[in-house]
Amino acid sequence: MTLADLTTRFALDGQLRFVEGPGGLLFAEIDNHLGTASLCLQGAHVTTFRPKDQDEPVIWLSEHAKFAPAKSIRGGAPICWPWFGPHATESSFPGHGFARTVMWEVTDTAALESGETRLALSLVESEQTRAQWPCASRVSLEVTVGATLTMTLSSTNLGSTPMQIGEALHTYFQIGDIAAIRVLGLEGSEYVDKVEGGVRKSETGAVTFADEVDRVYLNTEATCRIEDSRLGRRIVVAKRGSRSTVLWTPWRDKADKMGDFGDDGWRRMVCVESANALDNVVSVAPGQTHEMQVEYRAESL
Ligand code: TA6
Repeated sequence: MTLADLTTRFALDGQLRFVEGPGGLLFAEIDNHLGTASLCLQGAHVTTFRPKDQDEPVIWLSEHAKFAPAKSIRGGAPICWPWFGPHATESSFPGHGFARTVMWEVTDTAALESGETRLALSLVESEQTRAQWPCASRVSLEVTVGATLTMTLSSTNLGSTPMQIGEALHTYFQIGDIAAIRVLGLEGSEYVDKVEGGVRKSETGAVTFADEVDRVYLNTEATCRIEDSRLGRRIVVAKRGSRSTVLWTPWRDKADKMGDFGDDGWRRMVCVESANALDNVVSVAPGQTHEMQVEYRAESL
């Protein structure tokens, strides 16, 4: 759909417009009384979100993010689907699945009575997606922007055999400094430590950061809280339909090698990802829909 078509069919006066952004990519820009957000139609990728009562964004986007067709964007809320991490058997398939680098189409928009704005999208299948994912399926995302950002990722099995999916909303949150935050809510959970080659450990308390962290916490549906003493706020990450939580900071060396974090961009972000990964991949029965929903909000400490 062209920019003109999108505008005619789905723009909402005074709160949702469509623009061509960097790299020629199309974006939905939402600005209502409660919050602002932008979403790239490639990947249905929320790139920014700020509640109006916050001076700083809640979602981090790298100042050095690259915007290009078929490339993933560093920051925002990438959608990992239909697998998380490397593909189980095909090493040539993209890490974290293809959903974040292919086109999605807008299917609906609405100005809600609450003052929030809603946008719904569906992944557009192609020969490439079918080659990597032979299951007959439909995946869609509903995004609601207000003081809270709500995202619901729905996966429907249109085939006749069970469908196994791995998934994550791989969200980068904006923080004052990675060394000055703690993540609460994972106490007592078992996790797979990817920095230490996949060894399993148990979380004992609040998580603090002093080096690279890359962990998949299993069998946890708990709300997480990012306590940020520098910004004087707490980001609340609530979820439903997600049994894994992934924590990630690349720290300096890995960020430098990745090339799209800038000099110290990595200090201003932490990923707290609501996921279904490893032991928690989801089996969706024929004709059924699995939903994973997140809600992000910020409150004062
Ligand atoms: O979720 C954490 C992780 O899987 C890390 O291992 C890390 O490399 C990261 O995601 C970023 O992956 P990307 O493919 O976006 O560079």
